[in-house]
Amino acid sequence: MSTTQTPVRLQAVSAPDQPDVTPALEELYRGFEQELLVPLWTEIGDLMPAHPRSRAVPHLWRWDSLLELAARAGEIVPVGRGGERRAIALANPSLGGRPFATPTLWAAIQYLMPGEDAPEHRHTQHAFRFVVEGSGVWTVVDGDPVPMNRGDFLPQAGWNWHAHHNTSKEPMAWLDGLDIPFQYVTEAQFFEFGRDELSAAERTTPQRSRSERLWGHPGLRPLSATSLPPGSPLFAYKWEFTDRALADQLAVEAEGYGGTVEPGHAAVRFANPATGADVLPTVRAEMHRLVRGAETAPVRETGSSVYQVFDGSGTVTVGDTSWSVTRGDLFVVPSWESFSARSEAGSTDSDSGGLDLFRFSDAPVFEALQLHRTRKEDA
Ligand code: GTQ
Ligand code: FE2
Repeated sequence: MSTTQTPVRLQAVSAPDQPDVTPALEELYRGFEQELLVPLWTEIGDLMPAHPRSRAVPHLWRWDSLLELAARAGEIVPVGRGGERRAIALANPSLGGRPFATPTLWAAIQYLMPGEDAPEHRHTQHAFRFVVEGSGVWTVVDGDPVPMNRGDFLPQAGWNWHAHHNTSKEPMAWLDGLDIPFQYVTEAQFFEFGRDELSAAERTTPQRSRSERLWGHPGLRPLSATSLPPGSPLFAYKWEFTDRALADQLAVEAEGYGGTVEPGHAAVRFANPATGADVLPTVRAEMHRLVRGAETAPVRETGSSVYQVFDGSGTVTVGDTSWSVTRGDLFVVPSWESFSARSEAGSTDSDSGGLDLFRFSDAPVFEALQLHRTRKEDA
């Protein structure tokens, strides 16, 4: 038989910054427990630390393992109404088995079999897709079919209707990033089911979506756009453009005119073409390229990130942990853990010859709340 536990348990401890442990103190603490009260002096170290101490830990997931398990799920788990998506989330080992890569970010591998549809729905959670390999799936955003190919980044702000359909004869896997854990603590989420079937027009497979044709021209804003949606109106950032932007930064650097964030390190942020702001209200996304042999200076930042190796191989260091990484591998950088990366000298498994890293983070939330801090470590 268990006794009823009060939800507040206070332990009188003998420590320099704590009151003397006496019968009177014990009695006071029992009184606090009865009235559901907790004093600051026992909690302050945890609640108000000198610097962020993340509940999350650095962790690495190998793409090969994820893909193998996702393919097995493809054979035995149907996609349909209710479960909605064959998406398998990274669970940070110190977040209690919850499907949270970090305290704010969801990262999942999603898998669609040939000919399969994931049904239409919408939700307040902001989302994106990133494609590390494969093709053949169109994501239909507010009735606009958008192709997904290797290297493409596809943001989808909250409350857009969306469905996915695989038109090819091959299965396809991709990375989903959402702010599900962040919205979970806000307790402000909404979700709605859409139609069960897409229309014939939505099942077409154009190489460029309407969104790309309207918004995908550098520096040119359509005058027809009088009101703007909450996130980017551009539903696909094609690899062709991202790749060229990175290559051009490195070329400008090689000519002696700067253009990179540090030597041999090109980087771009995916931005809303209408405003220049982040693509999603709660999520920042970037692509980094390290030329062969280049390394980044260690940096700490408030807020957390998830990285996926897009191309090449190298070594990444998060806090005290280093990993050799290769195409598709995913890892987490918790708040205020230092991060650095090095491109493998002589890496040959890469189109660019270096290490390409896709990154997403919760930085827009921290910036909006004046909580964003960055500190360069001494290398
Ligand atoms: O594809 O709509 O990984 O709603 C999690 C929730 C994917 C999606 C996820 C979702 C989706
Ligand atoms: Fe969704």
